[in-house]
Amino acid sequence: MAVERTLVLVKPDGVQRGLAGEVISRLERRGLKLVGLKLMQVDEALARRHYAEHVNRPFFPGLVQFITAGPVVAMAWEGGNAIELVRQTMGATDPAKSAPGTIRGDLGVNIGRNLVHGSDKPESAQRELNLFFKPAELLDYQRSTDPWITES
Ligand code: IDP
Ligand code: MG
Repeated sequence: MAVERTLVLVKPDGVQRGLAGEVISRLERRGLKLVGLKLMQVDEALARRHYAEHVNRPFFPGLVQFITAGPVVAMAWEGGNAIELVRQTMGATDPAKSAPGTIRGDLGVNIGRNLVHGSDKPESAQRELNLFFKPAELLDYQRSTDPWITES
């Protein structure tokens, strides 16, 4: 099982609703390891780069407006199969279709206010982590003293 790193954002609706801790807690309990964390305001340039794949979609302007509307919590999570684990823990994009027990399925309101972002594949994770974090902002735990289950 490959050890991966992935970008997770608690979007402005999640921060505003006081659910950042809930998101962090669920990912911690899943067994993933937090290796980067910051509270930040996304500007339009970063929003457009982050969501570049959606530039031609009708919802793109609203998406950029929303993600820049308030602070986000940006995080890097590490673990075996972390990208897929995070996606499963988040649930489907549309909260109306996400399973109960997932973040979006339990807490989400609608597709434009779905609380969280998680990278969808290794290339996206690499690209997105580079957009949000400098290398020095991501921890490199001592493997020899690392007790985490995701190391095995
Ligand atoms: P994901 O966040 O589950 O990876 P994407 O398809 O990458 O979903 O879309 C990025 C974000 O754009 C979604 O999280 C959602 O907030 C928003 N979005 C996606 N599809 C729609 C739509 O049809 N209407 C409005 N917003 C959408
Ligand atoms: Mg996506």
